[in-house]
Amino acid sequence: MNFGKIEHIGIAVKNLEEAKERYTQLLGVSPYKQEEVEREGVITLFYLVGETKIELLAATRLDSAIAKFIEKKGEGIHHIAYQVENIREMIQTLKLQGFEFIYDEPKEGADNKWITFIHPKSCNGVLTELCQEKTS
Ligand code: CMX
Repeated sequence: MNFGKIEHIGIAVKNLEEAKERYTQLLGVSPYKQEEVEREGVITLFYLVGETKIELLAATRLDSAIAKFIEKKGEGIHHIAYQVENIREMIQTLKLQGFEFIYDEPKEGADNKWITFIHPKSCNGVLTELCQEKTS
């Protein structure tokens, strides 16, 4: 069981409106969705680029992962998300191989997905998301 495509790349930004203008110019398309994920303390904007999405992420709270990331590292690529068909099976498989998950039980993420994350220290400094499309 392998990963499917790279589903999206998450980019941490300070100011969502300014980043929206910039990325709309850069990509030549408007975002297809804006969504707040209250639990994560983020507001997101999604662009479709070919088969992959670009997710702009801005913090809505000081304790949000995005606020902490920007404070420490500045704006930039925050995570890479891979599409999987069966997220629970993939978590079990990768845990047996020693990958450290941030949460073992998938949570509801933005854009109609079940998500979880592998800690960056398990993936050479890259925060890695697994996501499965919700069917209902
Ligand atoms: N990419 C690479 N490295 C990162 C990182 C990121 N996105 N975020 C933190 N790190 C680094 C930290 O700088 C730290 O580095 P050093 O050890 O060199 O200092 C290291 O990872 C470990 O940090 P930590 O103290 O264990 O944890 P943090 O409090 O920095 O939190 C993390 C890091 C990944 C555990 C936390 O951000 C997390 O749980 N993320 C998952 C949820 C999330 O990111 N939600 C927002 C997106 C939601 C969405 O896409 O909808």
